[in-house]
Amino acid sequence: MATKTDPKLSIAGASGKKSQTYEGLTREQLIGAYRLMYTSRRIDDREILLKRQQKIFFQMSGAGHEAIGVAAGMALKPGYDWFYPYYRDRALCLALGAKPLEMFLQGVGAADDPSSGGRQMPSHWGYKRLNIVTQSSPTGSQILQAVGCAEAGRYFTHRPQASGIPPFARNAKDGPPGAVDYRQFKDVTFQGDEVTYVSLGDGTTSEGEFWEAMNATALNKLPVIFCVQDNGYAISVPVEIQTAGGSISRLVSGFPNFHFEEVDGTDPVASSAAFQRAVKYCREGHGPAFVHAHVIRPYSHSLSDDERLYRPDSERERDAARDPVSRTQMFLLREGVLDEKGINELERKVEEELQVAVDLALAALPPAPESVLQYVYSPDLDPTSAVFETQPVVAPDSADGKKPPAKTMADLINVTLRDEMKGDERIVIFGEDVADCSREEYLKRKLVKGKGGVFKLTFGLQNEFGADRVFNSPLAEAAIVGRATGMATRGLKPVVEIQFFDYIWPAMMQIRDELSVIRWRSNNAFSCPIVIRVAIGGYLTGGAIYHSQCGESAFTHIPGLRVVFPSNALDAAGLLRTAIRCDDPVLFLEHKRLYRETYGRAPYPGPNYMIPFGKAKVVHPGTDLTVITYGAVVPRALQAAQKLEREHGVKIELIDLRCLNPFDWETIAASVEKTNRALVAYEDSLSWGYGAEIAARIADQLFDHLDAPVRRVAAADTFVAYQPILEDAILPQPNDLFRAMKELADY
Ligand SMILES: Cc1ncc(C[n+]2csc(CCOP(=O)(O)OP(=O)(O)O)c2C)c(N)n1
Ligand SMILES: [Mg+2]
Repeated sequence: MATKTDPKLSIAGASGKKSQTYEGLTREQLIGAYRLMYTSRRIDDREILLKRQQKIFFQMSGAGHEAIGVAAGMALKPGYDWFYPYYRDRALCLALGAKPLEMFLQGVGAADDPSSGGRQMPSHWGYKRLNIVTQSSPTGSQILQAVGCAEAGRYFTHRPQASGIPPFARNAKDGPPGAVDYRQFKDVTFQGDEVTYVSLGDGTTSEGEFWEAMNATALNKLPVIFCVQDNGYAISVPVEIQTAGGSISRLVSGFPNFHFEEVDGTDPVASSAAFQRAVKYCREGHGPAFVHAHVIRPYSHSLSDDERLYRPDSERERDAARDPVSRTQMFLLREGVLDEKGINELERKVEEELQVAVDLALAALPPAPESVLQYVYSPDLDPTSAVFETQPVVAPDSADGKKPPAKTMADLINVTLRDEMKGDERIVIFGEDVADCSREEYLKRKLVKGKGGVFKLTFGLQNEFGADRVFNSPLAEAAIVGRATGMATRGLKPVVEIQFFDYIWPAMMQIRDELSVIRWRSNNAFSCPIVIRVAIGGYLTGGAIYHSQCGESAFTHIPGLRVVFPSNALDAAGLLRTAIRCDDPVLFLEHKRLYRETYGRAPYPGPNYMIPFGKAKVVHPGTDLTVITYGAVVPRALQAAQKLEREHGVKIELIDLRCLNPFDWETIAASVEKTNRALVAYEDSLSWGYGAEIAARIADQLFDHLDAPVRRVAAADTFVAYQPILEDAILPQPNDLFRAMKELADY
């Protein structure tokens, strides 16, 4: 379905009869719309002045985009619908109920800035009470989250009981082990017919994430309105260089299930009509809508840009003739909705209100420098605490004296997911190939057994919990993490899978710039504690470059993200449960080589077994040398340590970190103070790797205790090759570990 309004048409409506409505807008609404548009423009003007006076530090204007923003704001409901706006959406935010003072508070970077507490630039909206979700700067990274947000609304509507908080004592963060999880700190609201709004510029439609989002939305017929505000430029790049054929409407017209609108976004009446139609289509559950609004950009890209360098006066004057603020003012006069006096009075009141707001903002206090680390992680639930420390409960030996069976890491991860899904209906699992079978009738008719992941870690979960809780996603890693982030912002607990670590990189923008930073940048207004399970690592004989690499230090370097890397079945079960129940985003790295290894098998530890984050395990006690490692190097280092003890009587203290961020400094320090020697061993390539941080910390803080240099054993600074001879040469082997241990012990 497509409705088009010729962008060249003048503002709709005709004679000025008092009772007349304009595409459903009353005269009072038109006056209200003008008031919002004028306020928005004048906030931009005030900010520009404040920036020139060096009282604020950045400025992005919404100038030229006011009419479409107000139209959207009037068609949607604050605190009911959900909003992922972009930086030009000042008028939308005002229409939804954001206050000019709140905007100026962000400009000055005040502690009381409700969007970020002084952490983000102005025009990075986030108003929790209005369901305006914290925004960032990367163009387009909000779009996939809007998709996940809409999915969460649908999920809770179908499973309302999932929104409840389990009957633990509220805020029982110091309660007994296992008595608390993230749900206590995550209130859920949903409406059934809610709509999610997301906006972006014309240039941003070139981002891959936009297309991933369009596809996921169309596939699932989600109630999302994509509002492309096309001002013809992305900084200096014009639309014909950006968009093949010059029209995004034409390019997206093939997406099924969408309602399409193309409108003059400088005309509040036509924009309002377009938005009302789009909202109706979405609210009635027909699917998503796409509103392509042609707007102008009269104030250059930002205050750092001078568009006269790439746009001639003639072009800028053509745009100016369509300025939505002056056009709407003329329209109100022409239609007799307001006379000159009425306009003057309205504008004077706005100026007065803005003056009060500016004065208050300039007097507002900045945030305290000591607060910089606040809200990097959840202030409510500490995954290193004793709340997450429980003991395994293993079944007794059977009557004939048989021990309970030893399970692989793969088995225990699968059973932990199953146990947690049983106890928490907010958990959803998705990713590539994770479902048993997308064509459910095959399962129902028992024609197939089901797949459940390329490593079968999610096998049986769709069968048991349903296809709305365990499902395959399109092959799009940014979409997996971005959608999960949007879902978790609403209170779901997505436990998603990235099939191979080597393919995590398309999701890096979502992980680094969104997932990990949402709590901090919103000053704790929003959070998204998801779990990303990732199959990682080599020693596969044939895995080659793209199925074998490590690279964990790229993620431990990211504040806000917990990174876990277990080496055995029991630790995997205990740490995965902590990851799922905790209130922070977790990257859960599962070594492929360890999935079904004989090393580290364990009996099922029961449905409540947890290990706190940041607690290492001493795998082999010793007095002569501390070896700090994790993952698949643990069994290799153990082999080397045992040989060294056997052959040379050297006693190695082997520490398995298990959790890389946070990591257990106390255990490392206590051990090195005892042995006076340290070796850090890891599977990733040597330089700039995880061991560099550990070695530096030891050198810095334990220098007086050292009798030898701190050494590292790691992979060669290259890639993991296919030919097993090469792979062996590249990855650290028991012999390499043995040699390094011996050398250091002898030093
Ligand atoms: C991923 C990313 N790349 C580059 C930038 C720098 N940048 C900020 S805005 C912008 C242009 C955006 O143009 P458009 O989407 O048309 O929105 P407009 O500013 O015109 O409203 C660019 C390149 C960014 N913020 N994010
Ligand atoms: Mg643009």
